[in-house]
Amino acid sequence: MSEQQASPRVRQAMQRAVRLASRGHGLVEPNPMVGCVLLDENDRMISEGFHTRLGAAHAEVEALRAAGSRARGATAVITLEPCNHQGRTGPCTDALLQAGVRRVFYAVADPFPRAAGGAQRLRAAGMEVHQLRSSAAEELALPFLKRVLTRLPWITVKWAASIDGRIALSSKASKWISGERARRMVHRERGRVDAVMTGIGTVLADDPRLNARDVSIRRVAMRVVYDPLAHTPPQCAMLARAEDGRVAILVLPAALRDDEVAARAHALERAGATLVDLGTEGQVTPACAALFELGVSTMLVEAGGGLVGKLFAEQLVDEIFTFIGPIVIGDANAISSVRGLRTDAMTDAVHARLIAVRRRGDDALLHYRCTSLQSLGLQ
Ligand code: AOF
Ligand code: ZN
Repeated sequence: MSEQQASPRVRQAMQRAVRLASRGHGLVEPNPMVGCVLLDENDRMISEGFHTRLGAAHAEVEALRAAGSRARGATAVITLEPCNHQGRTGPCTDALLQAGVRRVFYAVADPFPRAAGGAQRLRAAGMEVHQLRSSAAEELALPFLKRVLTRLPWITVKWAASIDGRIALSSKASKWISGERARRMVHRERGRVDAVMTGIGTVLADDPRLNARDVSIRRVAMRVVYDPLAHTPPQCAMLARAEDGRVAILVLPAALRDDEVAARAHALERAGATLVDLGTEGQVTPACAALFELGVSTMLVEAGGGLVGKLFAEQLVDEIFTFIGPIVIGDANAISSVRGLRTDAMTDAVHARLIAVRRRGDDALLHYRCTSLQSLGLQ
């Protein structure tokens, strides 16, 4: 019944609210990115607002503030159901009622137990409330929904491949498959996530710093190394610069019973690293759960095919950014972006959906997502 009530202007306002909300990327997490547009009785825009950073006013409050007394009788178009709780800020349900807002359209129901129930509360108070589904708003909310429902970070895997899908020559040489603009985009992303993860192979081969360089930094990412047997050199570039962010080493708990492994692990701790346990079989999921509890809400993975394959096998990959550089390698021994999956039938393959295709210099950027409302059990 409710979707018919939304005029084209209301639908446009929802698109606008999504675009506004996305400005909060890297600033609001673990909170959701949220946008709000207020419309008058003719569905013309009065004001807009979005959640600008963690702990700051919610989107609804920003839009109400900008509208002042014009909010009376207005329609609020919001990407997420208004919160119904006293958290870092007061309940948006109260703010909307006090301002005299007449109607609310929200796109995504809030599953966060403490904040949920806003729509019901507003209806009980006599307001007209509609859910107006929007695929853009659902994509916007997915990282937040995943975190609330699974208590795991939102995981983005990135790789640069040749046209024929290889990330390096058989000699492992990979400089450079993607161009300068694509590499810059990766640094921008590093400055917006809570963690950047790689594998021990990459650490030993490249000694990377894994920090964000020459871009504006919205948050300083922890550097995470999948390193079951603690082979990371304590004098590596990552541990040499504490100001670049914390370093976590994911180790196999059983391996620490070996004196040599334990000695290497302790040397890493003395060099400033935090040790985090993998599962007993080396699974990454328990380590991701532990990282989430340490405050990691988003993680970018820049690793070889082995670790990436492991993450796929454990269904940990939410999103893929792949850059396709304009070269063909054409050698069966050249290195693939993902290894180790068993795909006997097409149905065993990982199925992703294409979100965006962009051009960055001579590279194509393909953005895919694996996680959906459906995979989270929300529809
Ligand atoms: C936001 N921004 O614009 C809306 C949110 O800790 P708090 O008080 O900021 O509350 C966070 C919760 O409020 C969040 O998990 C979500 O359930 C709800 N709505 N949050 O950060 C917003 N509208
Ligand atoms: Zn709120």
